[in-house]
Amino acid sequence: GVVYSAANQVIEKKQQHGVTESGVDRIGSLTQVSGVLGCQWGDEGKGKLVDILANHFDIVARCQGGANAGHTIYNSEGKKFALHLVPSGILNEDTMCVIGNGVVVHLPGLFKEIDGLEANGVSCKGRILVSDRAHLLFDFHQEVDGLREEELAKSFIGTTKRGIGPCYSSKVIRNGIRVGDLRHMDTFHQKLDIMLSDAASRFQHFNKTPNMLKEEVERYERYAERLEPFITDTVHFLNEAITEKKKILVEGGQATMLDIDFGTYPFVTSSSPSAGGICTGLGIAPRVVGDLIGVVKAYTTRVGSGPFPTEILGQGGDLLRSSGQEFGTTTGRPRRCGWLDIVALKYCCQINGFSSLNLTKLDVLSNLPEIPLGVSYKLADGTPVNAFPADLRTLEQIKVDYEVMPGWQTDISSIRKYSNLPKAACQYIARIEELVGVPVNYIGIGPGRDALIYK
Ligand code: 2SA
Ligand code: GDP
Ligand code: MG
Repeated sequence: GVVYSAANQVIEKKQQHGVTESGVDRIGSLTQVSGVLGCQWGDEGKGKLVDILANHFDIVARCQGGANAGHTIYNSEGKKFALHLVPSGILNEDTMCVIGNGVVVHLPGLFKEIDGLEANGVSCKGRILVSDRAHLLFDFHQEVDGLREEELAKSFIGTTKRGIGPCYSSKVIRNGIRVGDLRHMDTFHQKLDIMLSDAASRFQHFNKTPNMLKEEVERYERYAERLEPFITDTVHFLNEAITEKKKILVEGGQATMLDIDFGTYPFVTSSSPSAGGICTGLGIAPRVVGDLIGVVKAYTTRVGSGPFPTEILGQGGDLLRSSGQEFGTTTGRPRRCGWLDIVALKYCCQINGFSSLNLTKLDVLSNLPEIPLGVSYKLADGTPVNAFPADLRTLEQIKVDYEVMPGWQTDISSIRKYSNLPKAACQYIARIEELVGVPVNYIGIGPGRDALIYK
């Protein structure tokens, strides 16, 4: 059986973890089921917050996406870990990690990640549960992802090529294979054949060789054996945990502006990274979900194609990219950079109903004499735009009105108390709170665990 000990954890341990006293109070008051979700186009620093909060939760669960996610976290010794499928609670030895039904799971990738963690002294044994309802993402899904991008030519999406879209397509068209199917290897061959034939008929260049099916089935027979101890009815597990008053933290991947419904379609991912994805991706009821923390970078970044109203082209963008180290955690791609977009953030807050925000990477803005804040949109002819537009053509011609805030031009990375932040930094935060109507309770001023100010 699974042993829970988070409920017995002592305060000293929490402080050892790098959390200040006010932090312990703040985190301790989070609801039984809480969530951390991205507010922009991903890479806001969700992993870091989840890693910090995880010490106060029994379970950390991923509900959507897959190995397209790249969550960078540091342990107390400052050692860096880049996680893709494994939830960011894994560095806290008392936390159970759940990969929920809404996640698409590439098994070779998952095992590689687990091996890497184990090799670095992180024990994963008995701590990762994979939903029997989660869909399996095969190598061919990744290949098809690449072929689709080639086919789209100039209008390519800029996916991570991790097979996410093709795998969710298989799921929705109903010929997907689920983790639980690994328990019935007798019919696995037939199911995989259907999926591969489908890809071969659809994609001219998809090379389905005669040996492919046989080799893949053999490989999955081995994976099935290795995965067996991880396979769990996570819907039952999580609901039981809720009854037993265990604390569950949901870790979002990607972000609302990449949501299949609410993002800048079609330049989005294929899952629901916003609040709704928590219920569909874990099988827990909306009424049990309490606090949701929106993670928002003090500026904006985006990887891949698609509209980005506050993007800074040229040197200004390069400067932010280099000071913020804005390169993809999964693919290494340079991230496009821009100013904070309040219109998009308000839209995101409406959809998710955040109880608080974590403003991250505020330290990155420290050198700037002035910081523009994108506060409203208008059309080319000057007509104001009140809501974040669905229409791509409208978005592409949008003009942004900026409010220019004074910079603080001093290093803030070693400040640990809100009251010690420069006045201009507090003004920047206060203006964001005022414009979006959600309190900024957490402020990131560096990548490390201790680099978080609790307001
Ligand atoms: P996909 O692969 O089908 O989900 O791509 C569709 C769009 O979603 C974006 N996307 C992401 N955006 C930011 N970060 C992500 N994770 C990695 C990271 C990305 C990386 O942490 O840095 O390493 O490049 C992520 N995953 C998906 C993607 O860029 C497409 O716009
Ligand atoms: P995620 O996908 O939202 O988890 O974010 P990523 O890990 O892809 O990207 C965020 C990057 O910013 C990582 O390299 C983090 O270590 C780093 N980071 C997070 N918070 C802060 C912060 O407050 N300041 C700085 N300088 N870096 C941060
Ligand atoms: Mg990321």
